[in-house]
Amino acid sequence: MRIDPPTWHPNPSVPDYRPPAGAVDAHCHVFGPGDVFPYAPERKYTPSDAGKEKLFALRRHLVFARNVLVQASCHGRDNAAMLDVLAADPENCRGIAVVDPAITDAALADMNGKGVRGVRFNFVKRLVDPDPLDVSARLAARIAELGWHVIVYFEAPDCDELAPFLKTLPCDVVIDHMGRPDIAAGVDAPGFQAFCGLMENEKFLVKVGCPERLTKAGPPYDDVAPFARRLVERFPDRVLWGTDWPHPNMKSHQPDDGLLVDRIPVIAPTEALRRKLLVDNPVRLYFA
Ligand code: 0GY
Repeated sequence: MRIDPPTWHPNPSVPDYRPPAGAVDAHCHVFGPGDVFPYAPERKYTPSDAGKEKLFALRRHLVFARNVLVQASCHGRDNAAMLDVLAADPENCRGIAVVDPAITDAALADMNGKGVRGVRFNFVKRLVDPDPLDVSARLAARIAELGWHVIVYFEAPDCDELAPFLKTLPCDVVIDHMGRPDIAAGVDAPGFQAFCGLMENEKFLVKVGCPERLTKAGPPYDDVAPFARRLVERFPDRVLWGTDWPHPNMKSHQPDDGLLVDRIPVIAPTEALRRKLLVDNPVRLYFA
């Protein structure tokens, strides 16, 4: 088994930008440690371990207050590592699980008590074998009863095909990484315009982080900023931001999380927008 080298920066810079009190990193993960929380047999990559102590150290370093832990594909449907983070700081951590559609109501209720607030549907085929849509729709109906939402991860070319399904889900739908737009095509290209059209539907929220994964130009990600800024300015009450630490599966470079934080004022140019992005929106969704 080949273990990927660390995908996170060993020594992130101290950001110049200081977020407002109570800021939420609304998209991050943990990896293992694998000897305590084994990686899933069906995983498509094997990361270096990046456990909760490192995550909490980064949170302090970036002067954030809270985290939303998204179940990473390398842990499959075993949410133990993610739940272990929630247990370590239940006031300031919430989670998004990936579950077997046959999960019992009791198991969902148990996760709710532990701070889980949604399930992730991952449609990125290089990472997972997605469940059939009707199976996912039935699961969405069940988790909606708990007041949970769905997080979806897909590639831009799959957006049109998935949109009708996503619109029928009976809960909020949070879209990861701006729907992975084609950055080279520019913000006014039909693909991103269609994505913005989908966002007019108020059931959708969108995460505007992750420039390191989308960029063609590399740091400081000037090519990605116009996409995030467009979404922040047009849908200020339905945007979320996260570091994406420890940057699963990144191959091009180890992103400097301090730089990622310093890009926030570029994509959210006013104090009011930054407050919505980092505090009001994630608190409403996860901590109210
Ligand atoms: C991300 C992106 C990726 C991976 C995962 O769960 C995951 O493995 O989310 C990716 O490879 O694009 O959001 O962290």
